Amino acid sequence: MTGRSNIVVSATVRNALAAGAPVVALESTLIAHGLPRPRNREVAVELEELARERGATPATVAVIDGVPRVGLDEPDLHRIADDADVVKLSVRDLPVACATGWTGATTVASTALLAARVGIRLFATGGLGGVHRGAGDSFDESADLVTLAATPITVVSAGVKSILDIGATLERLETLGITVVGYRTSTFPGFYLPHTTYDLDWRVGDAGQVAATMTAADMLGLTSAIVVANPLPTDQALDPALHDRVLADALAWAEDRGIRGKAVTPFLLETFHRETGGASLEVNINAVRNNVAVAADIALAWSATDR
Ligand code: PSU
Ligand code: MN
Repeated sequence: MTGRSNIVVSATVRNALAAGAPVVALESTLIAHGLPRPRNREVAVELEELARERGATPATVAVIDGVPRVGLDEPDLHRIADDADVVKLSVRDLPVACATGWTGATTVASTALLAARVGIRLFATGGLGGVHRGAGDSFDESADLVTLAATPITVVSAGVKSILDIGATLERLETLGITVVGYRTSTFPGFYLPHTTYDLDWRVGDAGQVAATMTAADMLGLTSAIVVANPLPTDQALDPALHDRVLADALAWAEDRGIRGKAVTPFLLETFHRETGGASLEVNINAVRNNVAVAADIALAWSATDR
């Protein structure tokens, strides 16, 4: 350990953090590998704008030419969205990307890690990575889970997508000691659908209750994440019949083509967007928007907390 940090924080984010003002981290894999071009670029810009309108400073995270950055300027944000050679970087990829000068998008795991390192406490994403279907054989479980177990950050998501094994993911969240609360819901949301059949132990009614939970976690000395599960409003959900049909096809094609490793999640998401004729894309974007709004509200409540 040298005690030095190679993470570069933008001036805007640095000033906000120094002032104790609300800051929300945003991931870039969802932009580069979760949404199709060119819509992804509009979304990247829009999400930042939404956080600002809501009173929080956005901090999109990525690695640019080997430099881990928290808070991107507009050319870098566009580059992440536009360039086909932007790689997907989870935590284990970060040191190599930094050492070799690569440009890459950060997943939930690597975004959470970099944001927490510089003192950011709120993070908005779409869906978390989790345990894939058939993981009993493939061992395919996202590094998002183990990283969140050791990273003190509050992540707002719309649950996990049904491309994953939702029950197994919830079991792993429990084992790993990751606090999970439903935001005005008592069931775990299913990303494209507001509800799953899985009940949650804890429900919170507003942003202030999440901030109070964060304070309590800190006072207990916990260093694990808090997952805030924020369901999509019912009128924004994907048609369940379309959802079920496309899911079955996407999973079968991934299997047939032998898709493995970090290519699995982008393959399933791309297939979903294509096969629903773009309907899942709009639902996906709405889910992320909702999560940014709730994360900003929590960041405001957290910033007002006496701590
Ligand atoms: N789930 C989604 N949309 C996404 C992702 C997951 O619904 O865009 C992205 C996130 O960046 C997440 C990553 O951290 O995929 C997980 O990838 P993997 O399963 O390879 O760990
Ligand atoms: Mn995986």
